[in-house]
Amino acid sequence: MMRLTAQVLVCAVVTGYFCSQANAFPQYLTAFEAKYPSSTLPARMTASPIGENCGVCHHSPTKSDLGNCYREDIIAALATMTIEQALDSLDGVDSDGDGAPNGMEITAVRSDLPGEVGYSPGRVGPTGTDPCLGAGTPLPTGQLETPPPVPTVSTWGLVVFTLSIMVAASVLMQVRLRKAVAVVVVRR
Ligand SMILES: [Ca+2]
Repeated sequence: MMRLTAQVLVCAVVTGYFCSQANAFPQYLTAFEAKYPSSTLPARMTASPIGENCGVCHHSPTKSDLGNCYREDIIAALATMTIEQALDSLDGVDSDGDGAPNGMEITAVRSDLPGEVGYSPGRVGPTGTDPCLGAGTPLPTGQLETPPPVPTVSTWGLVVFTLSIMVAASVLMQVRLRKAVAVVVVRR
């Protein structure tokens, strides 16, 4: 009887732990939405095959599984700080390793999805899979979750552009100088 009571007590404690964790998740999502008010990522997760805004961090439908890369970083940060501080500290971090910092991904305007703002900071690629795969059967979003690379001007491109400007300025100055000399000659 005592053994059964102990088992029930352990289950209650464990269940209570996960329940308290689960109850805290809306608070985390609220903090996320407060930090990134322009992002439509939570709503897009609900509209995606994932089917709920918890998909910003979790692998639906099981919330107790390991989460995506972003969630794993948040959990690590929460060991020493509040959720608001954790979100701030991770803003410049590239949790999913796709080359784009979390804050940039979350607030990037989608050219492929008119009206939408934000890629997933915890998923990558054209189907939105999670490189930090946890347990369970995590659903891909079925949408691009890595921002297109930002076009950059190469060093040689910058050199050619600068030289072109210098040559154009030099030619313009020579033309003006010749006109000025011609005016002086005519006046004499
Ligand atoms: Ca991503």
